[in-house]
Parts: sequence; C-alpha cells; structure tokens
Amino acid sequence: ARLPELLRAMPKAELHIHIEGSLEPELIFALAQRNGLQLPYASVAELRSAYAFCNLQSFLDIYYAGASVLRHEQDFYDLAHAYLARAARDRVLHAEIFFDPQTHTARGVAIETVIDGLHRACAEARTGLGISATLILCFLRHLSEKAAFETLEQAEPLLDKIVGVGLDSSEQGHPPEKFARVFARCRERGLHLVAHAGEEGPPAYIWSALDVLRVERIDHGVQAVHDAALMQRLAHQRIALTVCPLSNQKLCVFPSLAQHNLGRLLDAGLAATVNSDDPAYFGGYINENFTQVFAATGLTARQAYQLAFNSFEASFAGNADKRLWQ
Ligand code: ES4
Ligand code: ZN
Repeated sequence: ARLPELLRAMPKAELHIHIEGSLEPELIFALAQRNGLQLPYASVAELRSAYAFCNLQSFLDIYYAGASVLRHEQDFYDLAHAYLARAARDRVLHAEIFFDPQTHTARGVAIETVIDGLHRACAEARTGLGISATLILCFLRHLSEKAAFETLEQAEPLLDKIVGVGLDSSEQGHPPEKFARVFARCRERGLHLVAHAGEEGPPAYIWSALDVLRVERIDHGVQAVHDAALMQRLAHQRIALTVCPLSNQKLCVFPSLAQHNLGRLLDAGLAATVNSDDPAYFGGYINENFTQVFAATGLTARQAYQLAFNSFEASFAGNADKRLWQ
C-alpha cells in the first residue's frame, strides 16, 4: 500500500491538541450567533484570511480572540465533540486534550462550565465513537504563578475529570521554573505533568521542565537538537516529545517543512510523536500532519510504525482505555 494510505489508516494516539485550537471558523460564527455576539469579521472567509502569523505570539493573539465566543457548557461540549468526531476519522483511538481555563475564567466563565462541557464530550466519545479521551489542564505561562495557583484551587473539586496539567502560551521569557511550586502541588495531587518547552525557547527550558517541574513528556521539544547532552538524556530516558509539524511550519520554527527535524529526532532514538497542536489554525488535523511531514522529509513506513507505537507508549492511557480499543 502507498505510504499516505498507511499513515491515514494506522491506529494512533493524539497527545498534543489544544481544544481551543480546534475551533473552526464556521463554529466561531455559529457560536457568536447563538450567543448574540458581534464579531469583527463579516464572513468565515474574512476570518480565515486573518490567519497569517509567523511566530507564536502573533498566532496566540488570534487564538485567544477566537476562543472568546465560548460561553456556555454546551459550547465547550460542541467544541470537544466536533474535535473527537474529526479525530475518529483520522483513526485516533486515544486523545489527551489540552484546555486553557484561564482564557475563559478571565472572561467570567466558571471553570466548571469549561470542564463539565469538555468532560461530557469525552465521556460520550467512549460509547459513541469508541475513543478514549482525557483532559489536561494547561496553565498560561505569560500569567503569574499566583494566577496558576488560583486556577488549581478553582479546579480542585473537578480534579477527577482531568488526568494531568501542562504549561502553554508565550514561551520566551517565561521559563518553566516560574511554575515550580504549582507543579509540585499538582504532583502531590497525583496528576500527570507535561509542559511546552523548546518550541521557540532554548534547550535550557527543556532541562528545567524535566529537572524543576519533573514533567513526564515535553510538548514540542524540537530545539533539543541544539544540545547533544540533552538529546542523550531524552533518548536514554525515553522521554516523549509531542511534535507538531504543521504548527512548526506555520509559526516559522523551521524555514520549511522539508527542513523539519522529526527524522533527526527519530534517528537519535528519541520517542517522538506526531500531533496537530491547533488544527483549525495550522491547516490540518493529525493525518495531515503525518502525510505532509512524510512527503516533505522522506520518512519511511518503519518510522510511521515507530511514531504510532511511541504515541501509545507515551500516553497516560489506563487499562480501561486499552480495553476500549482492543
Ligand atoms: C500553542 Cl503552538 C502553541 N504553543 C504554545 N501555547 C499554545 N497554546 C495553543 N497553541
Ligand atoms: Zn501546543
């Protein structure tokens, strides 16, 4: 069979998807109408044409503006349900979904509105779609440690609905160690820990995510190639990197997709995975990330199998999840 068909048909886990980044322009318009909100764009096409960015910050500005149409529990349910139905078509069997509660609580939306809506869609996907889906609460690193502690406190009664915590938003100037005490508290709560590091930021941020925050996976991590000792450590400890090729292309992390270093990471023995990050903004869901990076960099069927294997091995799926897909 041809490689693109293999990539599309192979079972996979998605470990790096921001649910707010799966909000398609059509749903932004539908939710704006349902919630009686005026958008500064006349049409879906006009909104889509505003999706031109060449670094993380210019993307984040548009991403947070888009998320502002999410107000009610049903809005969060509809968002997560749309993503999960789309992921099922890409043969995703398990998804670990990031969400940014502070984006919503800052607008007066209660954290239980966010978590209950997303969780209801995840629970329903088990029976409706045959997919296991769990939630990872991300702290916004451009905000303070105090704000992160307040968010954790608000989430405390809902912790049985999330599997872990992460760290996202503007990386440069906001090193992982800013959140050392919050992550230590989350660890005491028994939550899994991940963090974005080495997307645009230096290898030093990957070191501190591992040694100070004690995370189990690194989100992105592609800057690790600039530090040989770090590469050795990531390989030896089988610390997964959740790589997002189309995101890196759209945010100009690499000059072109052909120059993406996914092949180098795999060749060095790292547990890399392929993921979609913010598919509504970056031009494709997980299968599009696979087919485009394989076409641009010439990866092999063996490496496709390795990436799919890595995604399940690096997941926080439990036995109940595994029984669902087997
Ligand atoms: C993100 Cl691509 C990326 N990086 C950091 N934070 C994010 N939040 C949503 N997408
Ligand atoms: Zn991300």
